[in-house]
Amino acid sequence: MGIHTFNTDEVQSLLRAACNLDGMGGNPRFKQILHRLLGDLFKAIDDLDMTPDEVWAGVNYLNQLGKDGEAALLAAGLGLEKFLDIRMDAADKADHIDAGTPRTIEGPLYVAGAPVANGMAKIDTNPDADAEALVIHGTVTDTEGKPVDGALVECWHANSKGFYSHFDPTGAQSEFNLRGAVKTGADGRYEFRTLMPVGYGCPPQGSTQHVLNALARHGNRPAHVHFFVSGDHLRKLTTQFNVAGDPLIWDDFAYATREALIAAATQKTGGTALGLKTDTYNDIEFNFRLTHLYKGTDNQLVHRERAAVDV
Ligand code: MBD
Ligand code: FE
Repeated sequence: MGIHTFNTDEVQSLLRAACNLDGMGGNPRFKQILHRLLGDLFKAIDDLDMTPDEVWAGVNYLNQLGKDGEAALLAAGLGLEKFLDIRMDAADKADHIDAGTPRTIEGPLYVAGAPVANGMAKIDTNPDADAEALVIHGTVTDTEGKPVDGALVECWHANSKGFYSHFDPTGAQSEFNLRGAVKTGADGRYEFRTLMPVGYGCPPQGSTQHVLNALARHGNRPAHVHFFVSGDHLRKLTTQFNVAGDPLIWDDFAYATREALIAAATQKTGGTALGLKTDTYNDIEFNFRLTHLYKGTDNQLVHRERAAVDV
């Protein structure tokens, strides 16, 4: 039988004091949230009879997680980021917003500031001998199917090693390699000429993989391409497609795969004329349907820390 102290006056007063619940000032919302989270932690320590050694292992882990800069990666791997999507999906359903392209997690590897092109962008600036040519294209429409003029399609993905520029531990990629943005014209069309990505894997020695190892989980994602898609008077969409046929398509460590977000590549010829590295290339069509503002505002906009580079 464990020791139970959570419901004592002493522990309840300690929690209130630690969060200054009975004092003036501070941020009331922050006080409310921290009081709940700290209380849930204290209660879990009691209920599971966690030893001091176990608690200190957790505290030390937080230091290491910060040193590695992997807090957002861990959030993806533990399903926290997916859970936020599940909640936004449920809110949309309650508000009868259901005709748009499904959202899926942003992940921690976006970099703001990529150059913007009209209609089409070639975003592979570094050669990658192991990557096949890929053209990604489609239309941006609203939920009524009307093409969106002036939509911004931002795109980012990994190279043939599963590494993203700006975060590449090998230092092999220049700034904004495999990252770009396209503005649509009146036809709503966008196109990216690029290279086939390979799925990402967590840094093997990092603190996220450390936790996954203790859970006997892998830290890999199927091949995928990320998008932010925005347009006037429409909600900004955060999504990705996963490439059909990848063995991890339904075994993503970050839980981002959705049925409507699986894209199949077809083989085409004529790449030379498009400036691709081979005449035969992979073609993926992926169309975006953006939803209208909700009561005049974009209620799915997410603010979080993001890398940014000035060009
Ligand atoms: C990625 O490329 C990614 O998309 C997510 C969600 C987490 C880690 C790496
Ligand atoms: Fe990714």
